[in-house]
Amino acid sequence: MGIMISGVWHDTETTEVQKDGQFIRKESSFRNWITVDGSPGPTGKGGFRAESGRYHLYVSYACPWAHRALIYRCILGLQDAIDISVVHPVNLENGWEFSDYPAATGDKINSARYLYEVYARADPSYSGKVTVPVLWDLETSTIVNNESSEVMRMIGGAFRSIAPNWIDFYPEDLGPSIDELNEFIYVNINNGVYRCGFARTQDAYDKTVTALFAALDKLDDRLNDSQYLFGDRIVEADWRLFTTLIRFDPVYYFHFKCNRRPLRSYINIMRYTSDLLNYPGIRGTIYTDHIIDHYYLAHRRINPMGIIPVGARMNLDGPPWRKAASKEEGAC
Ligand SMILES: N[C@@H](CCC(=O)N[C@@H](CS)C(=O)NCC(=O)O)C(=O)O
Repeated sequence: MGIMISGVWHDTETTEVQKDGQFIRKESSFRNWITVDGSPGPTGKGGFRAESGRYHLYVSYACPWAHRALIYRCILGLQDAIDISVVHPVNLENGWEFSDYPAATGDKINSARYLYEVYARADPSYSGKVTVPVLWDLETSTIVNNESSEVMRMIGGAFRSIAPNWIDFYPEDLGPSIDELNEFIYVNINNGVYRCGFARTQDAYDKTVTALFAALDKLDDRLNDSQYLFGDRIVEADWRLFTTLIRFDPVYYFHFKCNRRPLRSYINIMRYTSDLLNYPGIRGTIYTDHIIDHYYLAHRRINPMGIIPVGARMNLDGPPWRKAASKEEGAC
């Protein structure tokens, strides 16, 4: 894993660690929005009108942030409107690359070998991380946005008249409450697991892991009398949480030391996770081999020998994950 400096790839570690050993994630760089009429969105510039066939998603099936975008594309029925290129799951000295691996696709748009070439094409003097997901505009040959929370919100909003199965996952009346819960879940859970795994001091780890499990305890209580986070209606916050939950026992529990208890010991969270897993099309977005190989083989600083713990595969083979591996619903 490296970074780009003035348009050139460098195989050096990112500087996302603070003095006290805390991992602080850097902000994403491309922040334009696709809108219904091409007017500017909340950030960035305008000119990106929602159109079928105009945009392309670069994803990794391993990545929980890219998975958010894939879920929206799949359940809103946008497979024909927004095509995808899928990277090899193990990003090493060249970062994400397009090479052979089951279900990886190669770069269908820019014929790049490495994802950093796509960033350089969008901005020849780009400095920063090279991350997935990337939402690419074929018309202007640039990156519209590489921040998953915004990509999912713009897909869910701007494509409403294009998506055959459009559902409103961000209903206006719940907007502020969804935003508030998203923030709590992002800090303590979505990014909390990474902060546990990438902590460089005992103290930083202790604080983060305590907050992570306090947050899971709280959500388990909330889900005791609520099917989803906001009652019986699935909203954006549920999908944002889901992509972390399905990676928890196979990966975060071992690899990121999030092991006060396994997720499967939370009765309500488990029931909730399987309800979301059973949503039509969702199993087809989960590629367990990409997930396992990415975390255990690419994160060499925290797992230098690339050893996959035996329990990781057992967790993916056991219920409710078993059916996920079979992809019986086909590609999505
Ligand atoms: N804030 C970004 C984070 C994306 C991100 O960090 N993706 C990871 C994969 S899970 C990545 O591409 N990492 C490569 C790197 O950091 O060099 C988002 O939500 O889209």
